[in-house]
Amino acid sequence: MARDDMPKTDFRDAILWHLTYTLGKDPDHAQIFDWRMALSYAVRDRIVDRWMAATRETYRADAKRVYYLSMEFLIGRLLEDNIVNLEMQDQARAAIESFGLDYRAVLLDEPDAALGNGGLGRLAACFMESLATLGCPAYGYGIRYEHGLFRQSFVEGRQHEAPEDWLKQPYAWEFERPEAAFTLGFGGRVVSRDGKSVWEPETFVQSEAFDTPVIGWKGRWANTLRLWAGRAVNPFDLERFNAGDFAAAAEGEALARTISRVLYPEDSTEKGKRLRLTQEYFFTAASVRDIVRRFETDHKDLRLLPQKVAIQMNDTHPAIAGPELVRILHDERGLPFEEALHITQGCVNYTNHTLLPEALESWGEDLFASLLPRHLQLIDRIDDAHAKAYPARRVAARSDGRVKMGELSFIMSNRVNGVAALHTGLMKTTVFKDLNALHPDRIVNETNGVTPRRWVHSCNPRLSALITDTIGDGWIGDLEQLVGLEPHIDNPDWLSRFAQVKADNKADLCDWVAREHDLMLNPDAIFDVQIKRIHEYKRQHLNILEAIALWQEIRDNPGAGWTPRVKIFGGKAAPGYFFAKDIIRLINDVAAVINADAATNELLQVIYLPNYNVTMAERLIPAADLSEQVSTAGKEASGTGNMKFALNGALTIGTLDGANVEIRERVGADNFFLFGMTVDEAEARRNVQNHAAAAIAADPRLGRAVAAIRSGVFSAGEPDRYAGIVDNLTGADYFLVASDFTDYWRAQREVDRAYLDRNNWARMAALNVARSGWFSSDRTIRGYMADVWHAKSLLGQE
Ligand code: 4GP
Ligand code: PLP
Repeated sequence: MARDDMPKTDFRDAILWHLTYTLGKDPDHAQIFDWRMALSYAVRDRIVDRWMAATRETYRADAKRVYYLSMEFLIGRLLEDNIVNLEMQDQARAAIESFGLDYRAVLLDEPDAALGNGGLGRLAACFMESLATLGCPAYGYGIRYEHGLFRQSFVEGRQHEAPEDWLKQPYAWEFERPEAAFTLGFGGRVVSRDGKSVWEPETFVQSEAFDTPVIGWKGRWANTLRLWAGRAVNPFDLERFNAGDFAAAAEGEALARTISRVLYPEDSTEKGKRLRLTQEYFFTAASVRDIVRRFETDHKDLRLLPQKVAIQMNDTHPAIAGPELVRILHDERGLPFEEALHITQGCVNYTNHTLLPEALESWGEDLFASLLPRHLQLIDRIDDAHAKAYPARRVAARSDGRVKMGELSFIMSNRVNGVAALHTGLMKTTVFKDLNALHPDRIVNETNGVTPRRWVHSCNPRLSALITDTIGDGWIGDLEQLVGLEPHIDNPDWLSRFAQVKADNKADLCDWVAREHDLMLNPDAIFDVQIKRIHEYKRQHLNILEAIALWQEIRDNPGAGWTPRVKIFGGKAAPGYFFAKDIIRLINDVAAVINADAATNELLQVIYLPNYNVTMAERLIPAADLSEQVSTAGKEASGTGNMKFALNGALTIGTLDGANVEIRERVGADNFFLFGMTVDEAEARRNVQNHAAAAIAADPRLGRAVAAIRSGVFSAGEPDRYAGIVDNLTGADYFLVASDFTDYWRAQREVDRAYLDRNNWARMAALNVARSGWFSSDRTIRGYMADVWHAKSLLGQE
């Protein structure tokens, strides 16, 4: 084959062509990396034409575009997703196998792009896929972090963090756009010139764009994910270099690159760092400029912006988008302030993802003024305009010496949404009570969803094949068709096929755990899985306490007919969140003791899998029997992991929190293990004096489990190791672990009993699958398109 023979049709030749001419490798010497890149480029070629056609169509139709601004996109691996959405699985597998390679190994060679911390970032990735699937013209905007979320390992049970390095190798999916760069200013001062305020920034940084196409299901539409990287305006100071000061010569470049160097590894906590605010302004300002630029290629009248542009702020991280757009319209384009504000409010919307007070971003005025002096002035004017329009009660973005990004986002937005019904209700009665009273129609609910392409069809091929065999493949693009499974559930042959899918997935997981972690799991046990960020509100410590109590009871009474369990944990803690890190260590310590106990080994095993990420979620969720969704009521805004488990036939043990409420409503109370206090009960319980001590005194099992931790059973020679956890559990216990324990234990024993009737368990699991179709992110995005963005699909039949 010669270079001019770029194959248009034969996929196998296309891979060889890229191997030779893009990677410069002789097939005889190619490594798995080379093959994976060649395959990726061959797949990418098949995306590009559709991508360009979609972009052309958007311009032609002069359609409203949606801009999803998010500090995080937790993408994971893309190769399989793209192959699946192009329906090229058979072709790709055959081609790769024809070269004598293992297809799965090639797919797994791709690094897991972890440009996000958890739920919020993964939701953004699911939304990008659904936007493309639905043919909604949309752009994702974020930061191209050089280092994504840290890699976690355990050293003597403790979390160890190592830098993540996904860009060490070239990234197959992105296109660098050196021409799409903006120069952004920071700091400096505001001067008055000809009666106008003019911002004179002190330092400047360039934002360089990298575009990744996002292809929808069946390849019918593709959108762009545009990630910004920091670059110096003057990358190199030749004078200083010639003077021999080599390091200083590259200082500007180093500083600019710092902006997009690392993802903040925090999850739901405030990051009070100057760099964080710099990152937020950097990507938001670049995106807003790009949005205005694109609008102005076809339009002159800026008053049309709200008809053509919907900006979605994924949490408050891009909250500066409001003042920045006002600044561009007013300071740079000369529109009157009131008009600039009005136009901006017609474009901008805000999603809230958490009510935890420590996660609501606010910045000290001094810091804010030193980075964004003009924006601070504009925020004052925005506050004044708001106070004038709504004199009933003053609620301001700037108050008490701080700039509050939640209030700012709310005031600047056309729509504000929560991510599950319960959460949206709580937004109205708690953090946004006053603003909601002034703007009663602004808050809407858009319950989260997950993309069924990645989270069923590709991660669970056995289940996907069974569903397709039963009801055809329409469900992949229209998940509510899963209800069509219900009539089959009472057919014993079908149900045993369904149960076999789970058994096979569990066997695969056992093989992997044996290989990678040297532990033989009991495949007949309940696979009880809790995978998510480690946080007190998510209550991994409730789960491990139950494991301890169970172990103690089994030892007392080994012949009592226990149902075997494997408890699987996964998740990272923010590096500075010491309590969460103690929980990690405790789980590892408990696992070591329990797994070493020959007397209980067949009945109980505990394993904590290091470095939980998207790839691991794809491996674990299909193999789970039981999904742990045990947050303190009122604290988990929605959850999306909970949806993935239900869709893959795991039963939930959970509280009435976040989207658990809606999952239970849909799958039916009989097919869900409910426990724990409601939001109101939890609130009331916190007001009971010594509630934790009282709960422990009332439940000897709990008392004994806590005593075992306290006396050093899991930290031999160091009884104080978990003093922090024990003090918390027996003292303040804000998250009510002790008070919910007894009911949790009860529900867990109900799980044990239910699992003994394996047919009925399979039936309940199948009902979860059949009734979870509503949790597709396609449904969520349709909701945003209708209620928030007023955007239309450009695909014919939509
Ligand atoms: C998360 C929420 O904690 C979770 O309940 C929700 O499902 C998810 O957002 C998506 O809406 N929040 C974060 C965060 O990840 O960093 O605040
Ligand atoms: N992190 C990863 C890697 C995920 O895949 C998910 C969801 O599946 C989450 C975090 C969010 O999990 P949860 O909703 O349980 O907090």
